[in-house]
Amino acid sequence: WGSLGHMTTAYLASHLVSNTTEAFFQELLGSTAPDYLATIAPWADSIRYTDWGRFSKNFHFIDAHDTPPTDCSVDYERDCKDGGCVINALANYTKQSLDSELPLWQREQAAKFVVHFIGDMHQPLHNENTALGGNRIYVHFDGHQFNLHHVWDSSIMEKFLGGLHGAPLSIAEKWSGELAIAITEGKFAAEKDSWLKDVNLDDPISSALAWSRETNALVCKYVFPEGPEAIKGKEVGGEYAEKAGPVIEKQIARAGYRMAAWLDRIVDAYQ
Ligand code: DCM
Ligand code: DCM
Ligand code: DCM
Ligand code: ZN
Ligand code: ZN
Repeated sequence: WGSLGHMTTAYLASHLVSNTTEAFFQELLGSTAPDYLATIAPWADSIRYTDWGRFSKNFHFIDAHDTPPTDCSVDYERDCKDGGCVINALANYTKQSLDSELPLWQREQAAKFVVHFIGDMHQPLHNENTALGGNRIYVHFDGHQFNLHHVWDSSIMEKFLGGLHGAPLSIAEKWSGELAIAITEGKFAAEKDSWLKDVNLDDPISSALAWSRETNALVCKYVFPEGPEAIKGKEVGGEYAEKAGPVIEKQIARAGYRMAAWLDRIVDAYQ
């Protein structure tokens, strides 16, 4: 996701975590502000193109070598690169974040990666190898040319929200508030429990793999419903974006809800 997506998932999680979890991460991240999670959520993207941060560039995604739209699948052995992928990166940094033997700076950095990667893992094209997660497919969005990855990271979301009016952080705050209500008493209330069925801190790989498979299935249904060739050069700001908007909304909601549960469990396990 772009910054807006990451900040919204993190803001949503901050509405939903326990008081103990809030205090724990406010202390670790050195901020008692309401946006203590949202402000650090995009950080991992800001370092991936730097010399020291280069090691983390493959941690944002997993390249599922499937064949959409007829087959969507994620296989950990097949798809997680030697240099790592979002599945084992999340597992790794989760372990670090709750290891009290590690120095504070390392646990803080691990927490920032955890918040970011739970978000990215819910973007369909972060769970797909085709055209480098859509980066090499060019489309038009309301007349402007973008690659399809960017369209799913940012463009559809921005249009779904009626355009960007204001600073991203305040848009994220407002949207996350609406999603929190949708989850607690609105359109997502009935299904929210099912979102946590794969949350198991004792087996982070399996948890992350389940989320990845769920998200990857959306590639066949909504990203490439007629295959990757068919979408090249097309205008996707219309009907395509109207179908994708609610899908992205739900993915942001799932990511924030799962992030809250994951952070609660990290605090429980911390010793
Ligand atoms: N990005 C960044 N620094 C760069 C290039 C890109 O921070 N030099 C960010 C802006 C995009 C994001 O990376 O919103 C895309 O990353 P991802 O698709 O992993 O969310
Ligand atoms: N795993 C899985 N499906 C696969 C391969 C692995 O669910 N096709 C999971 C099961 C273990 C973990 O990955 O929890 C083992 O991962 P590693 O290969 O990193 O030891
Ligand atoms: N990306 C992806 N899958 C790939 C390669 C890249 O999901 N196989 C994502 C990571 C970045 C965005 O696409 O958010 C742009 O990547 P890069 O700047 O590495 O081209
Ligand atoms: Zn992306
Ligand atoms: Zn990212």
